[in-house]
Amino acid sequence: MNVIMTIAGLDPSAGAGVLADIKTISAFRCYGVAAVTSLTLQNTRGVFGAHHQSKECVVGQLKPLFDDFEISAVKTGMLPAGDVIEAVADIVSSENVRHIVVDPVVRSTSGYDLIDEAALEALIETLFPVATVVTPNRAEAERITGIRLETRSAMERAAEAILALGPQAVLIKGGDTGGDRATDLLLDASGITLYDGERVASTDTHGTGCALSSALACLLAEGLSLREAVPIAKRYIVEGIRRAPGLGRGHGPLNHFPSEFKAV
Ligand code: PXL
Repeated sequence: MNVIMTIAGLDPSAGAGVLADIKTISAFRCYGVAAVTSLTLQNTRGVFGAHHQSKECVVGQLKPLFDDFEISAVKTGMLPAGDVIEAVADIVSSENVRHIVVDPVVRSTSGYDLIDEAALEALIETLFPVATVVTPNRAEAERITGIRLETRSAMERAAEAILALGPQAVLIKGGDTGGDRATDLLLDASGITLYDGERVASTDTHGTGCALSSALACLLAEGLSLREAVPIAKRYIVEGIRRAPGLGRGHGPLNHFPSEFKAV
């Protein structure tokens, strides 16, 4: 069984962060292990605070896991501090992790800033160059590049700008674009692939980015190419939103185990 590591924040309401990641990794029949970078205080209605973990604490979680398990892929989510990001980049490089999915988490669905400007710079400088794929949504791609993503050509320019920062591939997710279609754009060294899909109108979208990046990490670990993995991960998210359990009074969680979904 492939072991997938998530390095991310903890959302006690389990819609996003490491708890959502572990559920997604389990849905893909891999074994998930987790290092917590921040204990956030939240429910489906909002984020009320965050207790970021120190570099020593995060490194202290990572080392025993790498000492004990063969880690097939790593997914990173909320990484709120520059020194933690640098330590994570060092460790995943020295451990020769084959697949590194970097979800550049910047802000929660409810609008809370999960990382500051200095941490974003560190993420770009140290983790992007070792990433197999970086998976920004539209708002994150805009924040990273300064390009307003209002047209398809702007989306392509932003993807090229992010690819130039060093990852092997960039997936810009179109789920937060509005309209009835969600078009994701994948750019790697061999060019652009567009994935058009239905956009499910729903407020139960808390943690969709976490689930998507975890699904990609599993599928890459299982030996699929990114081009093969993206549509499967996307279908999982759509089914998860469509079959959301309707919990909480705000942005509710997905159904991480949608019964209609078969990964392969
Ligand atoms: O969905 C972005 C995200 C990632 N990680 C954690 C979060 C959130 C959003 O709330 O809490 C821990």
